[in-house]
Amino acid sequence: MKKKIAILGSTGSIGTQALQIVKEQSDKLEIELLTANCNAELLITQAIAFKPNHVVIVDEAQYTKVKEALDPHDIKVFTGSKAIEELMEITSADTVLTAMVGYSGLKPTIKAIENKKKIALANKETLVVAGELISALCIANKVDIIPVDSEHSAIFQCLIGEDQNAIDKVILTASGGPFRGRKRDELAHVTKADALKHPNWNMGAKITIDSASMINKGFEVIEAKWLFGLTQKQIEVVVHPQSIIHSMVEFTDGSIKAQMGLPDMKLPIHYAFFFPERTNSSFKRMSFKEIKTLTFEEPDLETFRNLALAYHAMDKGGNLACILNAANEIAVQAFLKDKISFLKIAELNENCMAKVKFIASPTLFDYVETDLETRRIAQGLL
Ligand code: MN3
Repeated sequence: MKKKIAILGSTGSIGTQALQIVKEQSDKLEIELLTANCNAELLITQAIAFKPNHVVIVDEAQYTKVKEALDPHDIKVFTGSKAIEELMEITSADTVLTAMVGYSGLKPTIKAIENKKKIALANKETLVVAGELISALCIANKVDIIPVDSEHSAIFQCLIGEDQNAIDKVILTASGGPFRGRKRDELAHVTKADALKHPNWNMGAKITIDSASMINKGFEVIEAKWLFGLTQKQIEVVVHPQSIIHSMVEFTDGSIKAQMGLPDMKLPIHYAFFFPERTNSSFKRMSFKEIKTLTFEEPDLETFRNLALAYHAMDKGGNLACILNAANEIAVQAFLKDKISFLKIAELNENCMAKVKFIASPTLFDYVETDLETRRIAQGLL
């Protein structure tokens, strides 16, 4: 029996790498559903190659093009973001890889959980925005989330076989991004081209900017809290520029487990698809003869203000992380269009956190409203 996979966000960085794995493991994996936001050309090519039953092109303007291309292949085509949610009820996929960008991942992930799909979570924003609600839904529906984020996959792997054992803390590693070691005044005039040059990881534009501003690590702290049921004190961030140790867990006896590998997102995707098994792969192996040094530094919370904001959002809870996420999505879009400077990203985030109404125990409706309201205020502040 092959595992049946749905990939939400198949044309992005995670989506395309996931399809390389499906191709390599075609005797064990098959594609049921592919969804893309607006890259019609690539979606068509992928659908013809992997023959899913259903595809969704979210951008309605591209629907006719995709439909005409896939009709002869007997692949059903849908459009609009609502279609992804509806397909969660009818797709026969058993595993859903959530690899879309940002807030758009929230509602489809909720539907997937309600329909008892195994979640391979690559969209961390879902847990940042509504971690409390998602955790409760997973318990109610007896659904497992297998993290695809490399740090969380590392922690998840370190915790295997430790069910009975309490932990002292997790240590999330951060590469530090392209601006590691720089001070605030040195970041005043950096360009988007500078910010898009990640030293180790090959990722999409949004997450690469998020890594440069270190809000990505802040979001990962929040993600870890919800995935592993941790308190703020139990999550430490350490800068590890080589990105070989993907994260660590320290147990109550003082022993630390680390998970290592080359910085390649295919590793955690592969792990999530096959969990609890491990299967052969053709991925490049790490050599300790080539990588002679592993180094560690404290994160600089003054320069990378976003990391401090994320800690504050986690501490206060409620809808504050939802506000931070929405503000950051608007700020990053504006930065990528050269409308604001790099330092303005954290400034806009902080202003929105102060301006948008705080709700201590938000419902799904409150999260949706908070997201819309924050985007409106952020646009006004640009
Ligand atoms: Mn990560």
